[in-house]
Amino acid sequence: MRLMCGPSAQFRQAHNLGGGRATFWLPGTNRAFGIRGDIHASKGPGDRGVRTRRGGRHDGTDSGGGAMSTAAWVTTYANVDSRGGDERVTIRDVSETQHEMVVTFDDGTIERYRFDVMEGMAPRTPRITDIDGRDGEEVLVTTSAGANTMRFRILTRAEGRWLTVKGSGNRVFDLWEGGGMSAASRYRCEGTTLLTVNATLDSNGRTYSGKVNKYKLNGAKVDWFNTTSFSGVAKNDPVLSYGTGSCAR
Ligand SMILES: [Ca+2]
Repeated sequence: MRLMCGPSAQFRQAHNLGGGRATFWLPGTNRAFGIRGDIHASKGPGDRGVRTRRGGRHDGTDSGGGAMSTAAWVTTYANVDSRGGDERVTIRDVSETQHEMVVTFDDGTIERYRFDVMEGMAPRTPRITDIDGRDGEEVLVTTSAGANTMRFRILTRAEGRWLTVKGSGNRVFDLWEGGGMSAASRYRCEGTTLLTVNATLDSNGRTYSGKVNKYKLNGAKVDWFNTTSFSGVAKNDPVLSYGTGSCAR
């Protein structure tokens, strides 16, 4: 994918971007992201490929090998209220450990939701989903991104507020994706059922065994209703497929 940077006057205006900031968009998509500070290197395609010195926070202290690869914000568009046109959904960094989702509606109304993230993580494009099949989307925001595993929080909108989806014991219900070689974590949707898959590599080093949990999303709560086990499945077995698109709006 080719990375474009340039005038993008619409985004610059929309985000009130002044000097010292740059805006990029991804051709053929509705995604854009921005960076702050002075760009001193670019390693090419991809929306995490820009290295920047963060103006204001690390100015002059992170040059050379300490330079951070970071996007200060990412944007996508989605009809989160199922009315009218698409809303602009932006994730921006507030601090090293906190991001904020900013949803801008047609009428200029803005809704915000702040959440804690793994320290130093760059904002990731949110995943727009429809898990419960009802009006309005759920938004998955990334709260950590390790070498091979990502963690997501599910946000749902109710009466103009964004709520964190919780599970049993009123605990935040995270979704995981990845796992590398030794483990496999997935999520997907079958109709209005949310499935999570957690498996570990068997001692033979080739196959995986684990569990599939099934849930229903009711408002801002997921209710578990079923667990099944599997064992000795190959890495390319359908049970271990990502299938995240099945939850997409
Ligand atoms: Ca709308």
